[in-house]
Amino acid sequence: HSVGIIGAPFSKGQPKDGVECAPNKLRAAGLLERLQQQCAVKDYGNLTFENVALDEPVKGSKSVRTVGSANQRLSEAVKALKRDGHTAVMLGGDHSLAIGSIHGHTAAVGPVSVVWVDAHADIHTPLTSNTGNIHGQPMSYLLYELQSKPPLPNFSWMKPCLSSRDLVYIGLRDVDPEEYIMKLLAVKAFSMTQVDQLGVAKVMEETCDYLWDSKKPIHLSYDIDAIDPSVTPATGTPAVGGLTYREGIYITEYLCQTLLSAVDMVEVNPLRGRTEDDVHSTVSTAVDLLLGCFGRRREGNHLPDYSLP
Ligand code: DIR
Ligand code: MN
Ligand code: MN
Ligand code: MN
Repeated sequence: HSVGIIGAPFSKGQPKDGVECAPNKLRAAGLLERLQQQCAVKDYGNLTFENVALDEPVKGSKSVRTVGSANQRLSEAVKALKRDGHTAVMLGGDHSLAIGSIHGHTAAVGPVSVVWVDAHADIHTPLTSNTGNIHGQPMSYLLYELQSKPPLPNFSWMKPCLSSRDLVYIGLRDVDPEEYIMKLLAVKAFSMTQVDQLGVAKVMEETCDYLWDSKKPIHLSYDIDAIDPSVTPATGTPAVGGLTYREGIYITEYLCQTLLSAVDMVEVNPLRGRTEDDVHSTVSTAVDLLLGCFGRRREGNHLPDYSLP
C-alpha cells in the first residue's frame, strides 16, 4: 500500500501564528525520506488557501468563512488522494482541518470510524464555544447528531458525515463543561483517567473491539497536544498530564494493524516552543507517530528470515 501526503498550512481555526509552518517543518525533519523506507509515498504538496476579506465573527466564532473555505479545498484534496488509492496523511495546521479531512475521506470511501487522540474533545458548537476558536468545534460539524443550524457561511458545501457510534476519543483531560454533549451522545471515550486505569494496551484493544463491529475504514485524527507537553511543548494549547511518548507511539503501532485509511497530524506549532529543543522534540515526535502508523516497529523492521542470505 502507499501513502499520499497533503500539507495544509492553515492556522485560522485558532489565534496563534506558527501552526501553518508545521507541514514544511515535518518535511524538513525527513518525514518523506523516512516513510519511503517503509512504503511508497506520494507528496501532493501544500494546499493554498483563500484569504476571505471581511470575515466578521458569526455567533462569536472567529474566521468562520476562512475556515469553511479552507476545509472545502482540503476536503476535495483528500477525496482525490483517496480516489488515487493512497492512505491519506494530512499535515496541519490546526484541528479545524479535521472537518475537511474527515469529510473528504468519507466522500471517497463512504462512512468511516474516527479515533480522535487529543487532550480536548473539540465538540463545542458555535453556540457553546467560550473561545470562538473553530479548532475547538470540528466534531460538532461532523456528527449527524449535532447538525448545526442555522447554517454557517462557507459551510454549505458540507453535510455531517459521522455517527457518534463511530467515534472514539483517547487522551482527554481538558474538556469544557459545555462539551457534556459527548456524554448525552454516549461517545466512547478513554480520558487520561482510563489510560491510567487500563493501560494503553487495553485501551487500544477496547477501541478496536468497539469499532470492529462495523468494519469501517479508520480515520486517525492525532492532535499533538494529546502527548504530554514535557515531550511535545510546541503546540498552541498544551495540557499537563498527557500521554507519554511510548503510549503515543503504541497507539500508532496498534492502529497500523487495522483498517487505517487516513491520518491527520495537527497542532504542531514550531513558534510555540521556548527553545530549539522544544521544537525539535515536538516535530520529531510527530514524525515518529506518523512512522508508527505505517509500519515502523520499535523492535526493528527485519526481513522475514527466509530471505536472509
Ligand atoms: C478549547 C479547545 N476547548 C476551545 N482547545 C483545543 O477553544 O474550545 N485545543 N482544541 O487544541
Ligand atoms: Mn484538537
Ligand atoms: Mn487539543
Ligand atoms: Mn473551550
